[in-house]
Amino acid sequence: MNLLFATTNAGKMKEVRALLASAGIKLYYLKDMDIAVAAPEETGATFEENALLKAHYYHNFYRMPVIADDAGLVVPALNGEPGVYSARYAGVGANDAQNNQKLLQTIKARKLDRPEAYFKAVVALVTEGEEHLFEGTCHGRICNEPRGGNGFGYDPLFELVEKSCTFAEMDINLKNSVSHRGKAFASLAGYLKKIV
Ligand code: ITT
Repeated sequence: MNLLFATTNAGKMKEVRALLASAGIKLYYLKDMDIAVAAPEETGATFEENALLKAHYYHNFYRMPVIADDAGLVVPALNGEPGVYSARYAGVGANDAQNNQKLLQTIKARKLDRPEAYFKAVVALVTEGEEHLFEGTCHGRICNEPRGGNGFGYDPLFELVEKSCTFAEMDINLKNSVSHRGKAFASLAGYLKKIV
């Protein structure tokens, strides 16, 4: 089965290549496609809506089975911020360092200490006439300063308490074995194995 993973995020691509290695599918990325199309605006109010919106958008354009994920960091003590705005928390076009800095500043301004947080990932699979959702979460804390050089996004600030290290201090296989995206894609892989 040919499957297009509709993402522009190189960090996600690397993780998902490892996660779906044994699922018996040929995985394509947006960069593999001959014709490029502008990314859709992620206007959904939830991860589910955004994942479906992205997957349908690219499926309508390329007419092949598509998966898209929407993921983000949720800090309940900040009323769920950055949530669906994770990629643009410090403004449209913000980079990872700017988003991390904004998160640390917001936490400091609210006088919080290592608040609890979780990552959530929702993967949408859209094929001709069908759509399916798979999700995963991972709970931890936001640490006081960034640690580690691996991963992407908020990884240097997200500490998995039971392992006493941040996602950015883990290698990709360890992160995938415990992460929100790892869990969501494991469910997808289980489903794909049944249908291909
Ligand atoms: P695509 O839409 O092209 O897939 P994106 O980076 O815009 O790429 P999202 O809309 O899903 O992806 O935004 C997710 C943001 O949440 C991402 O940019 C990171 O800042 C953060 N994020 C998601 N998963 C993460 C992870 O595993 N580790 C660290 N940060 C993560």
